[in-house]
Amino acid sequence: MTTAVCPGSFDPITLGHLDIVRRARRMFDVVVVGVARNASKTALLTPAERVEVAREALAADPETADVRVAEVPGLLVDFCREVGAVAVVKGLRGGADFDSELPMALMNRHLTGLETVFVPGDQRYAHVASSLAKDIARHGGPIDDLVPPGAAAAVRAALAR
Ligand code: COD
Repeated sequence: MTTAVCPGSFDPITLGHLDIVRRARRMFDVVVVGVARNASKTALLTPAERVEVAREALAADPETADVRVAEVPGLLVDFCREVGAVAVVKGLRGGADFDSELPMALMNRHLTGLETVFVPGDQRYAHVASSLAKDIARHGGPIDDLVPPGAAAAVRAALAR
């Protein structure tokens, strides 16, 4: 049984993220979605909200219903060791994603030998990003075709508090 981790901020999880988790689940026996902290981003949703929203969205799809979601409390490499993951799976929308992901992949390999598998995402979601969805919602725009229903509701609730 080979295990992979799909890590991210997931603030909130989007249709683009869900596409990558689905592709990861087709390649690995066990997939764990790791809700982690990106030190260069300020999150809108709490970690518990991000976990809950991701859990609900993944459970609604038979292809990802058995994917576990957990918070990554510290370093990603430590989390991967704890869950027995042989690799992390990261999605790529284009060259800019690769440029930002490669240093992280090399650092994770430097730290523990953890490998990264890059998966091109579905072109239909190449414009989808959590940050853009939040910005649209902040200005009252529609995000229901960018994120799962629970994520749209969570973002609207968080913006209202
Ligand atoms: N289509 C395809 N892929 C997508 C899409 C889309 N529409 N949207 C996002 N993705 C991919 C991203 O390219 C990324 O690979 C992944 O999905 C997650 O995206 P985000 O934006 O939710 O998450 P990031 O990039 O903020 O995640 C960074 C981490 C939180 C994973 C990183 O900071 C981390 O590992 N933190 C834990 C602490 C740690 O170990 N730090 C040292 C790292 S070397």
